Amino acid sequence: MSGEGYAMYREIWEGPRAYRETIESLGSLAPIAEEVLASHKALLTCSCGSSHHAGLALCYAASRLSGFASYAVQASEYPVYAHHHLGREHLLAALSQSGETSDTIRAVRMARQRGVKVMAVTGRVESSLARLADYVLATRGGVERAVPATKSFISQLAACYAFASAMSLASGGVDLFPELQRQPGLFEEALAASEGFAKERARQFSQIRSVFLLGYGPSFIAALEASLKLKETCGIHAEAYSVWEFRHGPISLLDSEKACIMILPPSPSEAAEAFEKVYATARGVGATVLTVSHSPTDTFGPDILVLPRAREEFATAVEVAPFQLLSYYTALEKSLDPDRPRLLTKVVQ
Ligand code: F1P
Repeated sequence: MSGEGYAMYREIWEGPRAYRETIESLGSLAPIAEEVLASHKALLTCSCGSSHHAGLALCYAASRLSGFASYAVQASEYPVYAHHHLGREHLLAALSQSGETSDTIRAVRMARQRGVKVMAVTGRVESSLARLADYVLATRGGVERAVPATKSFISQLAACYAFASAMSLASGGVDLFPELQRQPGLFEEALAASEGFAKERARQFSQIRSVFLLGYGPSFIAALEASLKLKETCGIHAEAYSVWEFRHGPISLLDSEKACIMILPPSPSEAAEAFEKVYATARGVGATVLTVSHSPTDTFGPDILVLPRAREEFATAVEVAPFQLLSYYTALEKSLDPDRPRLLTKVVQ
């Protein structure tokens, strides 16, 4: 099984460079962070697909590191929900690798009519989105040819983590810049740790029709992004839940034909009990269980992939690494073209 000729594979491995270059080229975001803290009360992110997941990562990191109220809405829902309460005290952060996704552009236009300031996070500085924005955080990494977002998602996370770090410092919190600079290296290590795992598991996953991915905090965001990759790239029905929420209904669907992937956060303490309960239930009904963790553990059986330990707020990037590769190799195993998922286009208009 080879496939290095596919763009998706090259772009996954271009992720560490995209991560590093985005952080370096953004430089200090202190002036924007200070202005946002001085003139706004809340941050709302508004995006689609993988970009929505990067928006969630921004919200989790910014609210946790700076205490700034931060919420994420899917751009398609913006007109029927967030628009009704958005005002000048909000900053709208619109994320889009293409800068042309019509749901996102529509939401931004509506918000601007109300005088709301807009921050764009995009890889295309000449795009419609960038032209509409008051601030632009440009992501790096070059053109992405495969439809499933990989390096563009990682570069969006880089920009989000950089901005959340600037918000932390501007609000009197810790200086996370040295920590931030370590992250691209950790992501690269995570890819290296995942390559063999993904290749070995691809055959097994090509037979699986339904997967639940469970996380908590930033690892829940990794679960959301991993489930999108599995759906788009290799046609597996995949659903992501916060591990506590999974116990409120969806757990009823577990059986021996389903797989359950648990993505443990770097410090799972608050959610450890929920992960253990779900693990026991899943094993009890014969479901395939796989665990991804930042440190070795015996609690979840032998099927475990250990990733480098990342800081909690920045952990999504490291945790998503195995699933970019697993989706890719499973697509090859199923004779699918990972670069061109069925019924999907790079820019949804
Ligand atoms: C959003 C998006 C991608 C997805 C696919 C379709 O694009 O949903 O996340 O992988 O390419 O579009 P964008 O707004 O970030 O350009």
